[in-house]
Amino acid sequence: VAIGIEDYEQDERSLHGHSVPRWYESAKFGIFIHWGLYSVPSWAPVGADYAEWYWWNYNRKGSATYNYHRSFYGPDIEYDDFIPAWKPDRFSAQKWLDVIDASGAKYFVFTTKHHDGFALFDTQVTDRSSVKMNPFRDFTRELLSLAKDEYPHLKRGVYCKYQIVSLPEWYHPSYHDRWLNWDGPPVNPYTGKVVPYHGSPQVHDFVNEVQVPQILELIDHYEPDIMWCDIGGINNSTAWQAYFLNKAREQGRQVTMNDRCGNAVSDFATIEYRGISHVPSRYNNNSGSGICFNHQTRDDQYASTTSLLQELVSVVSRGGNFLLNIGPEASGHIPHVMQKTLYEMGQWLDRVDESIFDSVPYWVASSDLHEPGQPLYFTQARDGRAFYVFSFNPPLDRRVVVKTKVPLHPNATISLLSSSDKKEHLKWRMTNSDKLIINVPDHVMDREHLLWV
Ligand code: FUL
Repeated sequence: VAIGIEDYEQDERSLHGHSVPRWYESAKFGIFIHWGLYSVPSWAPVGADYAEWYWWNYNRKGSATYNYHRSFYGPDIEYDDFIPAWKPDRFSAQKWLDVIDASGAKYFVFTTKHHDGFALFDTQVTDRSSVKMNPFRDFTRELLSLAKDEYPHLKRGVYCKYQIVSLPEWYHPSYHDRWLNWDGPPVNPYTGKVVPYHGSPQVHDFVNEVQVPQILELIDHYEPDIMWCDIGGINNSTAWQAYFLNKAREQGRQVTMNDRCGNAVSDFATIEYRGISHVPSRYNNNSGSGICFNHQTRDDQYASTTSLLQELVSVVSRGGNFLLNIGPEASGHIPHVMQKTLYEMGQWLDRVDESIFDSVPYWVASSDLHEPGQPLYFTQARDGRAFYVFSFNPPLDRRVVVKTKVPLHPNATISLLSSSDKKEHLKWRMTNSDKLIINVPDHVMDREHLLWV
């Protein structure tokens, strides 16, 4: 234990004293992985529903997924019939980590247990896990241990469904759902028959008998750096939060947690798809429709590399982190369309590394006021010795116009980071009205750029 630093106590006031670690602030880019039992059907109406909500969606009578499940699988097939059917024979922690590493991301977050309650880690709380039922593998261990041993520069995050108040773990007999008007146990939506439950028996206190012990198992046996809870509500999570922070401190590690852990304590906010807030972290999706793999999605419906880089830049310009989601197929294979995008992002990030990683926001994050049709984004070096201008379009009339706060020092040099010749200095001048005009020569204009930095 560090001398002079007191342990965190089990109250929100003490926990609020924790701040986001420097490594997280500098990381800027992470990969979210949605993979689980729902990857077996991997189906949702494109653009409408999340595919990892398959169970919930087919329990909505008359919904597209309700009809699909009945016609494709038949009314007697239960969600848990996907457990013995799951054959993730292409899962390779090595391959996943290679792809994540190549994308330039500095951390990943893996779905250890989603709303369906099927755990992908070794839990003593329930039998409903990939370790005990099928395919008898501890995917969380495979991924996190390999990352710890062979990819020490990647931080390890666990997503864990944590809460019962609003959207609890669906497949538990004590499940209540005010939207589905459901008051467990699980019932087959077509036949009305009660569905056999393979997990822990009926519990009285779901949070304290299931959720908290599982979170503690993750903390104790898997050493995550990021606790990415999902859909928290009001309940007692301060005890495990204090335990998480204190234990990491004893181990000399800095850990962090998001804002969905069941109370107001968090290091960073997680905004679904759009938006920003204090120490923002936004995630977006490279799985087309549905956050897990949705085999309905055509390749041309995935976000392009350029548009994802634009999102990343716009988040980073505000001091945030961009968490990009991928959804491997049930087999464990990461679809080529996702891999290709991640490699391309990695190549670009490698070139412009200094403008993104460990950057801090500039005095203005973005503006399209400089010249119409030429939106620009900004970051600056932590030491303030450089600032970076990102242009989403090729410069109009071979020039970029930037409104600066103060005139640039006459000895300042400007170069194009995204070009292969970073050393080539570009000509620039200041106007009387504090506008910086940068000339972009023809031979640079002709090259292929994803984004101009
Ligand atoms: C949401 C979940 O309901 C989605 O399925 C997904 O996991 C996303 C990251 O969080 O709240």
